[in-house]
Amino acid sequence: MGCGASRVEPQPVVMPLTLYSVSDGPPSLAVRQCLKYLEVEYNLVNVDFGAGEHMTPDYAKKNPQKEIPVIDDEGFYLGESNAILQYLADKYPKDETFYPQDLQQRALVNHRLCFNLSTYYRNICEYAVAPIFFDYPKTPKGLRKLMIALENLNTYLQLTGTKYVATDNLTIADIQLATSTACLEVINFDLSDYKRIQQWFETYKEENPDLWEILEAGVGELVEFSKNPPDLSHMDHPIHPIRQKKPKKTEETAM
Ligand SMILES: N[C@@H](CCC(=O)N[C@@H](CS)C(=O)NCC(=O)O)C(=O)O
Repeated sequence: MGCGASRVEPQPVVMPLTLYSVSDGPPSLAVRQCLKYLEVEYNLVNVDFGAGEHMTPDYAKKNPQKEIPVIDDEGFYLGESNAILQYLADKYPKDETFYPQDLQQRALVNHRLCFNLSTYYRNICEYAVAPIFFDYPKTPKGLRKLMIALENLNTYLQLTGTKYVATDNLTIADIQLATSTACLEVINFDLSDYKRIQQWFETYKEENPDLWEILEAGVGELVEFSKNPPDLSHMDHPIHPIRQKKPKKTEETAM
């Protein structure tokens, strides 16, 4: 080809990643913070939890567990927020610290992710979050479980003596554990008995304002819902006990 013209090779069309998320869902908020940290562009699709959109056959094709979040990376669907964070941090490595390659550091990060899933978020969710939406009682045992989980994290922070939960740098594990910790705001939980957690959580907010902005907004929605619980009485849920609408007081019953 002459005259300085150059052949333009056709570029493969790269579809951006799609995240199916719910704006006040802690696992979704964790994925959004991870994408923000990694500076990855993506399509955000808000799933309507109240309308049960995540329980439709169409959604089940994306995530057979019928849970939010799920990502679609050019037809590769992945649920479970821990797995999503691990995948994204490996696919878009921004630095060597966010999901370290060092065997033992990575093992600690993975341990903290497992601890969050099995114990920390689970107990916080059962006591603070699930009762906002469904008819779950807040029991003394639930509170004990929550406090044991907090003691565990406090001890882990003490044992490593690190600024963040696994190393001296922010890792994907901090994103999950900070997201769970933020949910305690729903019950106005005083963290002053857990000094290490308090200190680490403050560091998280201060050093990662972009991430905190996402988390604060999502948890703010939860706080609002806790004051004014949504009416999900229309929902036919396979597991959660649905809170029935309080019958309106008629003149007769009001007397
Ligand atoms: N272990 C999953 C949990 C996801 C999850 O439970 N998400 C909630 C929304 S915050 C959900 O979709 N629940 C389904 C339901 O309650 O019907 C993860 O980390 O991604």
